[in-house]
Amino acid sequence: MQKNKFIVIEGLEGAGKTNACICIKKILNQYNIKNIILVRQPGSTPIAEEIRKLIQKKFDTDNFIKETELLLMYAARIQLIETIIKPALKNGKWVICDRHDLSSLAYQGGGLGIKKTIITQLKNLFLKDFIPDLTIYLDISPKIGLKRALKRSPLDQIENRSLNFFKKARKIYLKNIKLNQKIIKINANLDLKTVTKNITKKMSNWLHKQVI
Ligand code: T5A
Repeated sequence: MQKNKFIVIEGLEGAGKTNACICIKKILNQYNIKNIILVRQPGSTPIAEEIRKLIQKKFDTDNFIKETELLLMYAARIQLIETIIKPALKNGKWVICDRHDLSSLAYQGGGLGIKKTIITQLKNLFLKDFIPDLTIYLDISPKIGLKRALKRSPLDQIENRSLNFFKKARKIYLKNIKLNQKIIKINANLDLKTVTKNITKKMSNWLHKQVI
């Protein structure tokens, strides 16, 4: 029997997080785990979805300052954690979450240049010791990822940032996965079939180790 877990998927735009979330849900089902919810950050509650829309909007006469953007990400995150994720975990559900606080470190920290100490303070203040049981990081070259994202739909205000923004964000992701043993890295530059196969393999290995 496996205790329910909090699983996070991370990666740059177009890395294939949506596909990975579905793939992980299928694997859990194969292990007879059916009590699962899928959520995304920012979003998945009415308030957090409004924050998501606000963050992705392009304004004609105003731009987000980086601190505003960071605080909005955290506002949406806390809203989701406190109203959906924690109650779900308490009720024995597995939670698969598209993005979490590592996105803030990568995008607002790496990309926008907000100091890590500031982001860590927010994390310590609001998330405390609430951490994912597993993070799957889909590593992709920003060029490939943005190409895929552009094929899917027009780019929003974050996706429209320079290639250098995403290069800096990726650097932070890669730095952090070295520091955290609960993160599994997947090469997301490969074709969808191979990526799915690799996620399935690594996820199954991890699940075998979780038996209590
Ligand atoms: N954000 C978020 C921050 O800046 N800070 C934060 O703290 C947080 C939480 C919303 C935005 O908010 C920012 C980051 C984002 O800009 P989001 O919902 O994750 O975050 O939005 P996106 O990253 O824009 O989501 P995407 O849909 O672009 O990325 P996915 O889900 O990784 O990509 P996906 O699965 O939709 O795939 C994109 C396309 O590529 C194809 C898919 O079929 C699809 O068409 N594809 C592949 N094609 C070829 N080979 C593969 N291996 C493929 N995998 C997928």
